[in-house]
Formats: sequence, structure tokens, C-alpha cells
Amino acid sequence: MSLAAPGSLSIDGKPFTVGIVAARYNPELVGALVEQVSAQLVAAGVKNKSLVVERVPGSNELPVAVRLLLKKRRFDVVVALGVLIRGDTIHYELIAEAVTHALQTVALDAGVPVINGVVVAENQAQAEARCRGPVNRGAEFAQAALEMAQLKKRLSR
Ligand code: DLZ
Repeated sequence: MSLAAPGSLSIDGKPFTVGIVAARYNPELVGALVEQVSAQLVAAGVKNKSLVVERVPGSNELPVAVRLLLKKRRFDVVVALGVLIRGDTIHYELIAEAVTHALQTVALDAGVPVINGVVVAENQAQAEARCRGPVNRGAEFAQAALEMAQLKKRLSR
């Protein structure tokens, strides 16, 4: 996929309630994403009490957890985080596709933006570069979350 991420907009995160659902598979890499996303959101003004973090075993469990979270409480946006790395079989491809579709379905059904923060990588090095290296997908996911939360607030009035 492209590395041409959109430029960041300056958005005040103070009014937003944000959910983060993160897989525990590849814990150090996903942990780095959780830290980056949380840090960026808090730096933009999201209050700690308005930031809810839930964990699931693997990326495959992200969509149902997002759905449960959205049924429990009102959120302006939810960020789903995971890291899928190619193994010896096509299992990771199947999960990547299924999770991508399911996250969109949950978002459309709920009318709440869900940011697809699942990094899909060919190998460990690619995943490292995206989670705690130069590519920094975490910052992108946080920025997308702020932008979509703002859009939702504006268009829901
Ligand atoms: C089973 C599995 C494998 C092989 N690889 C990953 C991975 O790279 N990243 C990830 O988030 N999860 C992986 N999983 C676990 C599945 O997402 C899921 O937790 C199990 O299939 C149980 O539903």
C-alpha cells in the first residue's frame, strides 16, 4: 500500500470519546501502536477518561469487540489495532480480508467510524518499520480517528 499518507490537520480532540481495541498477538508491535495512537490522541486534547482501551486475543476478534464496545457506550470513533504477519500458510490473508470487511460492516451498521489499524506485513521487518520505525502508522491511525470523529460530530448535528 501507499506511503503517501494525508497531511495532518490540527484538530482539537477535547470533545471526543475514543475506543481503542487492540489484539494481543505480536504484543510488542501492537503495544507500540497502542502507545503511539494513545499519545497522539492525548496530545490533541482527548482526555484520559475519554479514552477506553480493550484487548482481544488476535486480530480476528477485533470486529466483534468493536461491536460490543459500541453497544455498551457512545463513542465518536473506535480504532482497531492489530499486526498480521505472513506465516507459512495463507491464514493471515484470510484474517486480513475478513477483518477488513467486518470492521467496515460494524462501522456502517453503527454509524460510527472505525479506523482499520491492522498492519498487514510480509515479514517481521516490514511490521517493525510500520509499528515502531520510520513509517509510523500509529500516528496516521490517530490522525484518521480525529478527522473522522470531527466529521461525525459535524454531520450528526
Ligand atoms: C492464529 C493467528 C496467527 C497465525 N497469526 C496472527 C497474527 O499474525 N496476528 C494476529 O493478530 N492474530 C494472529 N492469529 C490469531 C487470530 O487472529 C485469532 O486470534 C485466532 O484465529 C482465534 O480466532
